Amino acid sequence: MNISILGIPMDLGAGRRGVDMGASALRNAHLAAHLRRLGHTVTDLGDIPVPIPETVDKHLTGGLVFLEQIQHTSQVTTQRVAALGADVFPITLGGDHSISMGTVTGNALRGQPEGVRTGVIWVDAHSDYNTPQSSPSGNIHGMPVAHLTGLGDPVLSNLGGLWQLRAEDIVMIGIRSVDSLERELLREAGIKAYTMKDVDQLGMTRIHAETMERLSAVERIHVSFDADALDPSVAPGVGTPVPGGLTYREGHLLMELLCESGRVTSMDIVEVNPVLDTHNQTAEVMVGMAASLLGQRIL
Ligand code: B3U
Ligand code: MN
Ligand code: MN
Repeated sequence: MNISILGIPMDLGAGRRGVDMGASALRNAHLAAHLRRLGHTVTDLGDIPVPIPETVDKHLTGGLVFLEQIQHTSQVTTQRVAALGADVFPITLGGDHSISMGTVTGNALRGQPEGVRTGVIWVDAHSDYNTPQSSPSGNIHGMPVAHLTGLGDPVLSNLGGLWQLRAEDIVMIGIRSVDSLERELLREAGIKAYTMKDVDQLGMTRIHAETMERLSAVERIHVSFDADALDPSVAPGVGTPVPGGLTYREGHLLMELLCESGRVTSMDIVEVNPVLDTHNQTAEVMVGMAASLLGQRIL
């Protein structure tokens, strides 16, 4: 496979500093070398420039922190990802999860300006379905899925022109932190979310099978992997750790099963915060997750 790595060192969407260094930490954990060892051709395209928080005004626009900067970066991200060929497998490195408004949209538009029906597997402790009205924090990394489905800020919810992510094409896995108004919005939209209770009761094998069934009609599948989906004991380097997360094996099993399905066409790795990490453990674990998704086998 032809893999392109693109960094988006964004921490304007998060409440804490340091996640902008996530892309560097993942490179430092030898992401490209691991994937080359699996037989892939890997090109690192470097980073998209993102403003540094200290250099810009942190004004709140309609309840949103750093809105203008995130709007601009999301538009650039959409264009950069869309310009990659339809046959490329992009791995986009955050940065906080607000980058996924641009990466998901760009991936849907890749090689086809009007967009392709795309499913999203959102692996996360949080459902990231807040709108500017429902958000308790104003932090845009808690809002990307809502914007992808057309809610919220008019610029962020229209990155793809006529293309929009359908609520029925989203599956969330690992969820254990949802705000109260956000819960109502998720219900209204009918988004499928597997909570940690579901992971415990059903197991990852069944969740994977149901996910594939649900996404059977989509042409492309994007995996958006937030490091905080994993248990903080496995991935301590994240800004908003939530106890009771996916184990190392559950994370790998999901990636291995998705690899076997042969249907995943792009991936994000987000919310790795080396400032809060222990010896780059979280970046190393996430590189392992990417390797499992892209063909690493035990035997
Ligand atoms: N739901 C909260 C917290 C949060 C969402 N995503 C992360 N944290 N990483 C919010 O601010 O929207
Ligand atoms: Mn997230
Ligand atoms: Mn999260």
